[in-house]
Amino acid sequence: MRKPFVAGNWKMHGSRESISNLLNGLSAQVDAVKGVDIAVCPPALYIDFVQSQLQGSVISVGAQNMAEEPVQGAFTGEVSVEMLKDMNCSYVILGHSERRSLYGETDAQVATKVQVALDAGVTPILCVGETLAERESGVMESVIATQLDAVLEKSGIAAFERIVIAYEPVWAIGTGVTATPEQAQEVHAFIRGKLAQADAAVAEKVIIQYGGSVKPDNAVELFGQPDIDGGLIGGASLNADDFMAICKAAS
Ligand code: G2H
Repeated sequence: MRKPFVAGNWKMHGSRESISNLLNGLSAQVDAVKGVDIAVCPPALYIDFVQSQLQGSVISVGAQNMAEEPVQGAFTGEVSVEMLKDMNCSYVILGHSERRSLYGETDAQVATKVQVALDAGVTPILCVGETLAERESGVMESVIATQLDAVLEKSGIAAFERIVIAYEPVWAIGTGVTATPEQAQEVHAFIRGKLAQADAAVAEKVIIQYGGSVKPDNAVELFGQPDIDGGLIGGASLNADDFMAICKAAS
């Protein structure tokens, strides 16, 4: 069966002091969580600091984004996948809706980044999801299918053996409005079913996280759905007690 995976997306939050406090809180509680893979994704500037604080911990570290270009070069402000590897990052979040909507990342760019991450051996957490307008106008499934197709066409179905998917309805991100467990399950089943059309065995194994205002009080019901394999947690991952409660809910 699939092992649940919970990752904290800290977004653009934190300082050395607040991160130390948060990691101390996580370290004090993480031994009580069994059977769940756990990662934190700090801002790139703090990845090395977090790694040094988490030495020997079961908690993995990921990045929130990376450059499309696979090698070093004249790309001011960018961080390459090789740099993430050099900092022992296990994961990289790609195609988060904030990257897509605020920074104009296209499906094609996200697909390129996914392949670059795979080539380097860093596991992509591929974010997909629809806006409220897309949901209400009935194109939700085609939007998500198009986001997945960009990666399928570039990397093929076998790549999904090494990709984590995060379904994040844009209307639920940071809004306090969570998809109901039934709404989320419906889309997760759609995603798995779409991948199954290409390869049923790969689809059965792929981890599909839910993201969007996950909190300790809604996590158990969300993670209890058959096709929801953990979560990508934003706001609640900045509080050690809340994040650990969410991790326990996935176990
Ligand atoms: C969705 C999620 C984490 P939040 O972006 O990626 O954030 O839990 O704050 O809605």
